Amino acid sequence: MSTVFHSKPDASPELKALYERLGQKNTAPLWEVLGEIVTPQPKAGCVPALWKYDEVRALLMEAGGLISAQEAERRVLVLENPSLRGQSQITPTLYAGVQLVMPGETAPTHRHSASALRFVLESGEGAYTAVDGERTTMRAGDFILTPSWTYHDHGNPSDAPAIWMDGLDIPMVNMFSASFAEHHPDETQPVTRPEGDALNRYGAALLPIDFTPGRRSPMLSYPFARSRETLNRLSRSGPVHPSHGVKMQYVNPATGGYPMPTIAAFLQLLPAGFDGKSYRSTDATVFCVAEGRGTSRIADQTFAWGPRDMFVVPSWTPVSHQTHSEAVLFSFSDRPAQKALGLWREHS
Ligand code: 1HN
Repeated sequence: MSTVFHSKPDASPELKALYERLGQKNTAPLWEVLGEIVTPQPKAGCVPALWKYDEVRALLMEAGGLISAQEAERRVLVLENPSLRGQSQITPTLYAGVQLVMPGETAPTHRHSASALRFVLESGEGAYTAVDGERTTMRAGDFILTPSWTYHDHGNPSDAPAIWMDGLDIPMVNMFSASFAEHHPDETQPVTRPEGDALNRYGAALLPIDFTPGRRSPMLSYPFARSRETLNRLSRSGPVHPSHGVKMQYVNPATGGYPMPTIAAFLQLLPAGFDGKSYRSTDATVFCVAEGRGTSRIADQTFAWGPRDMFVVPSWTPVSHQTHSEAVLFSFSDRPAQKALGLWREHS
């Protein structure tokens, strides 16, 4: 790749001696690193990767037999980008993991600066996540928010394991050294509002007359049944985007903006036999397959996926999707943060 700022010829002995003395004073010559830190195109920052759900699930269930949700605080297998091992990062700005709450278990109430989302993979009827006093039943495909600094806990009174993907902005929060966290005095927070309250109050293209929109969505759950039905109808009426199929973004219904300040989330339908055009954007994106089978070509690699598999597309890396059957993909990225900073770009 061409560089804008060229690497310099080998330093003379005099310069090398100067570098030695610069180092002793905690200084360094910019001209030696300029090409590395100001690149003409984004450095990917991570590599494409795919996690097969069956493999992750088997390991997670094994952990389920060895440590309780309570002991673990959160019983989660972190999806580590292969080029960022040990850093709890799926991309340089995002964390992702797969969480298990076994029948009869609860995970204790806490809150933290990081914003979180859940995408439900498996659930018996009755597993819930509670946010700020309201419990939301988790059903497969639901997109659920845990905004920054909201108390949250999980519970599974059903007779089947509850498993979901977590997405958080932890690397971003830590880049700013702005992380706080604390426990709620109660292991399980008190329920103060009926189930469905947020959906009824904010999810029907109506808002309470005294409501003032804030930084985050007042919705807690975006049920899959509703979003899926919308995609179904839109796929019949078209248009179908050559790269994205029918792709919608989850919004804060009070502003039309992103559901949280740092994380965007999307749901897209790819028709059967879709052969998508290549696309790239600066927001590295984590995908989770809600339905169907297909392949994604990411740079020069092809990844085959099926239901609940997860994969990551690094920043500015070309991606195209192909399907056999009709497929639905959930995805999330740091797009709102990039847009707020005037950095986001795309190319199709
Ligand atoms: C967290 O609070 C949850 O509440 C899941 O379920 C994953 C990863 C890092 C930090 C906090 C949860 C998390 C997390």
